[in-house]
Amino acid sequence: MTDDPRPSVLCTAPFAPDIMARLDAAFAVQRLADGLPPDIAATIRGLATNTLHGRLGADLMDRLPALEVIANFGVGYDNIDVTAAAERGIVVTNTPGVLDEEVADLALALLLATVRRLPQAERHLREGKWPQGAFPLSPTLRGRRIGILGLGAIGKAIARRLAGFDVDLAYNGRHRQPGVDLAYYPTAEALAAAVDVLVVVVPGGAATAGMVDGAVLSALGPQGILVNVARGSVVDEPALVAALQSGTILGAGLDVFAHEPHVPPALLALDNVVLLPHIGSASVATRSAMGNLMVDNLVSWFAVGHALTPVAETPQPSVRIR
Ligand code: 8YV
Repeated sequence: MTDDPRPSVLCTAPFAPDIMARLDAAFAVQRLADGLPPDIAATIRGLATNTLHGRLGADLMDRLPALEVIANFGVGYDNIDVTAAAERGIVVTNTPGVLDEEVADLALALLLATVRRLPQAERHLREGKWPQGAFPLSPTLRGRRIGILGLGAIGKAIARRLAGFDVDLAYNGRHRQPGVDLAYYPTAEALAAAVDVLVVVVPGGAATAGMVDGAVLSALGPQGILVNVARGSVVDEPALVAALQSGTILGAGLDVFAHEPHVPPALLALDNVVLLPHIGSASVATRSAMGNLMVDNLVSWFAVGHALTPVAETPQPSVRIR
């Protein structure tokens, strides 16, 4: 047991030193890596976690009977069983609004890198091949129609940027959005058939698992480029590998993978892909803003019983009930 009167908060893995310092200053911090004896588990009232720390399900929640709030470092929270949290009256928070522009920047960079084959061109230079011959001509973004799969905050930030690129835009989402002046297609496959670039920005989770499957890739077609900055789970990865190998689509720019940090060797072996290690939000400034919002949520919850950015599935009580 601990005599510390401050709320006990469990970290599922370490965060950056400045974020850990804020957590340590405000809470009695426990680390999952140190093990979780039942007497400590019984004291835990808050949890700080990260998409990349693995799945957080009912089993862990049941080992933490005093748990009130789970603060996620990341806007996506498909790592957390929010149904189990809601059933237990646990509020889950995420980090919306602080990373949209950063991820949109990365999506544009990845799109251009993929179409114009920038990493391949740089390898040509670094490997000393330029004196032997110019780098082969690349495909172009000119004349392309771009489909955004998931027009949320990040999708809209991507659309705003693409408006300056003189390309046609279209989107798919659960519903046509009022006030959005882009062509709407009711399914991922219909969108893919209408465009030759598909940018994936839907949230991960059961509703979108495998949404970009072999049929969607076939619809995208032989000039098609897939860009995924969302979750690896949204794309049927073996079907994508097959489509890239067979020329069913032209290429892919991927920042996310089905089993991170592991990337299928078949993808690594391909020349028509640009592969990044899930760095969409990974600038010093944006990761700091995400970490601070995660801590702010915990601080606010324990100070005034109100989290700043709870997710829709776990609405918080208007008056604190515990
Ligand atoms: C992070 C993300 O890489 O916000 C998200 O949903 O995927 C990224 O910003 C993730 O939170 C793990 O650090």
